[in-house]
Amino acid sequence: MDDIRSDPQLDFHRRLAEQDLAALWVARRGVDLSKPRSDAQPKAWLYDDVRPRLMEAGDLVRAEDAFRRVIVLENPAYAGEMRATNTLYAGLQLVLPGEIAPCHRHSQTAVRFVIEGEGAYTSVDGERTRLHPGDFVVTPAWSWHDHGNQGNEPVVWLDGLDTPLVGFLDTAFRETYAELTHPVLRPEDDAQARYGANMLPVGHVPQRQASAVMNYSYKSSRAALAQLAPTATLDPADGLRLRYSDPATGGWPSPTMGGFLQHLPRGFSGAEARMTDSTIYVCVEGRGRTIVNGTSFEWGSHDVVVVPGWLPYRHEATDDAILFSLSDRPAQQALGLWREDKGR
Ligand code: 1HN
Repeated sequence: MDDIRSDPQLDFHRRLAEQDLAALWVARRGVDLSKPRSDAQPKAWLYDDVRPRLMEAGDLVRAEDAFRRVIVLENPAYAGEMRATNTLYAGLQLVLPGEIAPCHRHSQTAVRFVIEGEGAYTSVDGERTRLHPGDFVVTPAWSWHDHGNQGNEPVVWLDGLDTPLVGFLDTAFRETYAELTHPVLRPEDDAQARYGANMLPVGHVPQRQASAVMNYSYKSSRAALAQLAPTATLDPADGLRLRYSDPATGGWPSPTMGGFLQHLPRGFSGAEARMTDSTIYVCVEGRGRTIVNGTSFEWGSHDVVVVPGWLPYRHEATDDAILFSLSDRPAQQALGLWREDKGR
C-alpha cells in the first residue's frame, strides 16, 4: 500500500491550506445537503429545578452588580455560548423587591415573558409598563431600558434575545445610560392607549422596526384564546395558535423574533410537524408533553422546552394547556427562508 503521506492529493490539500484555500469536493463529501440539520439539541428545563438556583442567585448577587441577574438556559450543544437555540438566547431573570436593573441599550432585541410575581415594571425609552404574569413585552433594538420591582414579591420573567444571531452578523453594540434609570417621559402604558386599542393615531407612521405596542397583556391574549377555543378549527399540529402582531403594520413585533400563544384542549394529541424556525416554548397553564425527534418532554406550568429547527415535534395536552413560544421566524421569513412541513 502507498504511504498515505506521499498521496499526491493529500499533499495538494496541505498546500491549499497553507494558502488559506480548500477543496469544496472534499469538505462536502458525505454531507447530506438536502435538508438543514441543527446542532442544537431538544431540551427541557423544569421550573421547579431552575427556580431554586434563581433564588440562590438572589442571595448571592445584587441586581445592580450583576448587569442582569439571569440564569441562562443553555442548550447542551452550545455549552458556555449563551444559546438556547442556534439563533436565540433565553434566560430567567429575577428582580427582587426594591431592586433596579440599570438602564442600557443594545443592538439586540429582547422579548420578555413574565413567569411569576406582581409589582415590577420595565421601561422602554422613558415609558414604563407594569408587568403581570403572562404578559409579553418587547424591548426593541437600541431602545433604552431598565427594570424595577416596586412590589413586595420576587418577579421572574423569561428573557428571549437574538444575541446569537446578532453576534453571527457581527452587529453587536451596547451603551450604558449615565443614570440608573431613564427619566419617565410619558404616562405609564401610553403606547397601549395609542396603539393597543384597535385604533391608531391618525397619520401614524411607524418610527422603528418594532411593535408600536410594548406590552401584550396576558389578560387580553388569554381572553382571545378563551373566546375562540370552543368553536375554533384546530390546527392538527398546533391546536389554536395565535401570533403577537404589531398593530401598526400587522407584522411581527420585532424583525428577528416572533411570539405566539396557543391553546391545546385537554386530550389534544397533535400531528407531527416540523418548521425551520427554532422555538422556545413556555407552558403557562395546564400539563402535557412535547415529543421532539422521538424524545418526550413533559411540561407543566412555567416549564421550558426547546424545539430546534426542522426537527419533528408533536404536542399532547393532558389538561387544557396554554403555551407561550418565541422563535426566529420573522428573521427567516424576511430572508425568504422559512418553511414548514405539516405532512399534508
Ligand atoms: C439584557 O439587556 C437583558 O435588559 C437581559 O434585561 C438579558 C442577555 C444578553 C444581553 C443583554 C435585560 C440579556 C441582556
